[in-house]
Amino acid sequence: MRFLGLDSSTQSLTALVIDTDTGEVIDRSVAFGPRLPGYKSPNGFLASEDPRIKHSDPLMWVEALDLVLGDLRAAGVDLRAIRGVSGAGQQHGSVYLGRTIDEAGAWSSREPLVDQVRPLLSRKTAPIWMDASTGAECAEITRAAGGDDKMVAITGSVAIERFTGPQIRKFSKDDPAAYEGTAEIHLVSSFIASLLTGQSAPIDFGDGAGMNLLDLAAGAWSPQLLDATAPGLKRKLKPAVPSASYVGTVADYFVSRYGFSPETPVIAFTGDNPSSLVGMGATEPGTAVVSLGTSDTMFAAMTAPRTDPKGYGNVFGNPAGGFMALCCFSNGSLAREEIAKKFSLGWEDFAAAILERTKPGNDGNMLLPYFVPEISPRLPAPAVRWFGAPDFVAGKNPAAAARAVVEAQALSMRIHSAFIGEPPRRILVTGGASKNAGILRVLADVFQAEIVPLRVGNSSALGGALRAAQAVEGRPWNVLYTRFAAPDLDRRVTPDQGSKVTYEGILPQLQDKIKDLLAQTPPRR
Ligand code: XUL
Repeated sequence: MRFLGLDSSTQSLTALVIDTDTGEVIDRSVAFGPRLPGYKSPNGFLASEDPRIKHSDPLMWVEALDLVLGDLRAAGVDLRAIRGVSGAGQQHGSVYLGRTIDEAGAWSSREPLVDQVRPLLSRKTAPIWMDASTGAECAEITRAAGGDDKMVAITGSVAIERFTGPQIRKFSKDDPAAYEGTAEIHLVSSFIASLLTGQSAPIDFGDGAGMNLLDLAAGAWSPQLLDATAPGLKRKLKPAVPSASYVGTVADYFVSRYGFSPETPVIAFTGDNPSSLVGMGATEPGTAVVSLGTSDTMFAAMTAPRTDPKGYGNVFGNPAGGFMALCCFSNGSLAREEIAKKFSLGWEDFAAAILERTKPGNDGNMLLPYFVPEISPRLPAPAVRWFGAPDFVAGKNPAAAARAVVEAQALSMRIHSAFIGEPPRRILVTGGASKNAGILRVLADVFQAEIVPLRVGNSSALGGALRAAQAVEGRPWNVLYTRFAAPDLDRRVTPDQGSKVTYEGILPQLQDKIKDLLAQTPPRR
């Protein structure tokens, strides 16, 4: 049987079809920047004078949905054969509607969807996960809840700028009338599911845990946090549901435009990271995953929620049951791309610089690569610092710069993910940058772990297709994983034991430099 997974991420929307009988996979992606230039969002978000503010136009995602389904059809995929759909969205981003999708009635197939969604928006833009402008709101919510410990105990995370609760609070303070006129608030995941079904789709536990609103133990919105966040918020959110919930069928709009069968079931959408946990076949505790995308994330399944005493790590729902720990770094691809651009390095040069022209430890050259505000460690403004040899500091050593950005990212990942538990012996990698052998080499050496890429590139979209397959067909996860989440053993990278002492030496140095940087950073509350 065939299943469709969608992934609405920061820079693109991907649709991926699997065939559980033949093992076939086909996917298409619409990159927002080049395909939808009218939205003036080359990297998926709108320009803003304040570097802490990062919003996107939700209508761009609506148009992209039409485009990507059109692309699948053009590629010869018969969407009539799809037996179930699920998917994922970038986490934390929120969409505000003046009328609920249920109230809006069925989509008309005569008008483009974007023209039907435009009048429903009560807020023109959607704050996304890169937004860091809600420091004051985090402090207010924390105070009302009774402190950081209380926040962590209820939601699995301290109040965090990018999380949806603080974002909702900021909107309710900045524009009380528009907030008051909001009938329904969606995450990106539940918004795309709602478009697809033409019904108000609920938020699932996986993505809902990234809002600072979900009581993890109860699996329901916390009344205390709803009150602490914004007036009347309970009415604007449907109850959260388990990730495997059926949320509707594909709307007639998509049936008539793209040839889906009527009654094609849609399973709740989730966050891109929980979805990747499935797409990587890592829903059982014991395997760590590193996703190298616009943001870099490191995550792993957990049976019981283990929280980060320093407040950087988060706990989300595991779509297969239980929980997952996650650490997020906003300077992922964006930082690597800045270095590649500055030194005119193609990705091949970038890999060669690491593999052939530099060595572990980078001869003492080190970089703090915070080109955009960072989540882990928490830095509200960009901060880029160069340390080491004069030519490196003067920006005249491209090879060392390539290694420096990747070493700093990997070491920082090791420092900030330590709370997850035992150091991983094996790390599965996914995301665009996981194709780069240089980056995999550094990860293997810094973590002293075997690095294993998977064959399928987009694990979040794959996770959507697998979740649909599991819910509809009931095949066990491990059968689906064997078929679709097979490791690419030819590209496996094993650690160089000799680099172990080098990195043990550098780790505290980087830690000190981060500490110094944080000491120069104003506290957020
Ligand atoms: C996770 C996070 C990011 C986004 C990226 O907490 O903020 O990984 O999900 O899409």
